[in-house]
Amino acid sequence: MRLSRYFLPVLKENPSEAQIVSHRLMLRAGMIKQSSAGIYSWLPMGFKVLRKLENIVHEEQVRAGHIPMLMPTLQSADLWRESGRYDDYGQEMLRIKDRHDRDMLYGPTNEELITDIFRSHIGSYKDLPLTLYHIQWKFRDEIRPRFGVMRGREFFMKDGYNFDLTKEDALHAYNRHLVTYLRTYERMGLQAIPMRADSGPIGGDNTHEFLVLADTGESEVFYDSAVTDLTFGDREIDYDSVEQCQSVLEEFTSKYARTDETHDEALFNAIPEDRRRVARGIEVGQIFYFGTKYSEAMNAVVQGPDGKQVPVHMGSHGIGVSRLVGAIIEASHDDNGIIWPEGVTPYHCGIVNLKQGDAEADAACDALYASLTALGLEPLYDDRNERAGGKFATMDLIGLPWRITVGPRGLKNGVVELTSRRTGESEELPPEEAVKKVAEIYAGL
Ligand code: 5CA
Repeated sequence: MRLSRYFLPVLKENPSEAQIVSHRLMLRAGMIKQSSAGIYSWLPMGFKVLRKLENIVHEEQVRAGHIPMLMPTLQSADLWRESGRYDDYGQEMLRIKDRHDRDMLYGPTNEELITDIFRSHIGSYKDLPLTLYHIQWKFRDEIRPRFGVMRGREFFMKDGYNFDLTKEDALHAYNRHLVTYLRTYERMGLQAIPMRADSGPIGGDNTHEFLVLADTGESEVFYDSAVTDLTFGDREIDYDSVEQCQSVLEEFTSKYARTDETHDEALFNAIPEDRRRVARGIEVGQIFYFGTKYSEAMNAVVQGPDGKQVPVHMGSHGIGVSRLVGAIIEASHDDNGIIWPEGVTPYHCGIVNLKQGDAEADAACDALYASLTALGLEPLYDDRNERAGGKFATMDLIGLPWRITVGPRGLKNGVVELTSRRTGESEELPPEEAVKKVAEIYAGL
């Protein structure tokens, strides 16, 4: 992409309404624009990151055998009356009437809708296990929408639902989701710690939230610092293996880590004092096992091997995809702007032309652009007639992890400059070497 042809409305001034750094930087970097309280348009740069996150979520779900689909944003109230949640959900649910005076709602989550789909089509244990998911906009009429996309009213969420014959099978699905989530967040350059939590309006006793530690997080968390040493890494896992998924769950959840809702002072005090941590975190996902809560209420039954009809065991599993954009920025920025992890960056590499209009510099930039593109990478080329300082400030603000700077002086010596956004370190090298290096960095991501 050439910046001269793009739509990147960066702001020079700090927007006064933004209280936290991710909100401020998303507005300043031209990623989002508020349309009304807690509702945002995703401008091209923001939309690109959102799509990257969505793709990672899809890849990791499909890897585990979960099946993508798409349910509507608007739902009929009737299903929610069946489960009893139409009244329970309260004012967070946006209720609408259609022209026939029928009660509709903008879905805050999809347990009822998916259970209805399941019961309409599945009647035998032979079709289990089954995990379906979608990534779709949700609406919750939050009393205090704030912090930009962190607590929006309309937000983008992955929600998955498992259907199993027995509790044991459903717990395997729970563990499998935990593994997929660990992989997902790590690919986004984040450490998200599973913590025992409260199930709220979704229900059930078995639930973990995934928290990214950040001072601006809305949740208070208590944990043993040893949990922060754990990483999933690139280990291979067989998602069908009950033992393997169970052992990952044990490894990642046996140390004390809880949100304030379930915090237990006595257990916490049993941790060696130098490892006790009280901090704040951003909830970027939550997994639930709630047994037969919805299947019983909505008569989602299957015929078991013994011929008897039994309600299916279910769980639901959510990732806050749009919130993650903010969470990544909270975890990765400096005074000059965003620092995207390579796995989620909107463009792989910036190209800064220090002397636009200089025939040699222009030709060198065009050649770099073509070489990077030919390797399947997406460069963002600042080809505007701006001063170098302004171009660097924009690149730093939008946070591409790598930048190639091209100027007449370097070209005389046959070199360009490759700079890391994270460390600020630069090296001079021939253009083709710079391209090779950038390609190596992204190989396998
Ligand atoms: N049905 C379950 C699992 S699919 C569910 O709705 N879980 S949830 O309520 O925990 O939401 C899943 C994730 O969506 C949360 O972990 C959080 O990351 C994100 N989320 C929830 N509310 C908001 C909001 N108002 N703005 C942005 N993200 C949100």
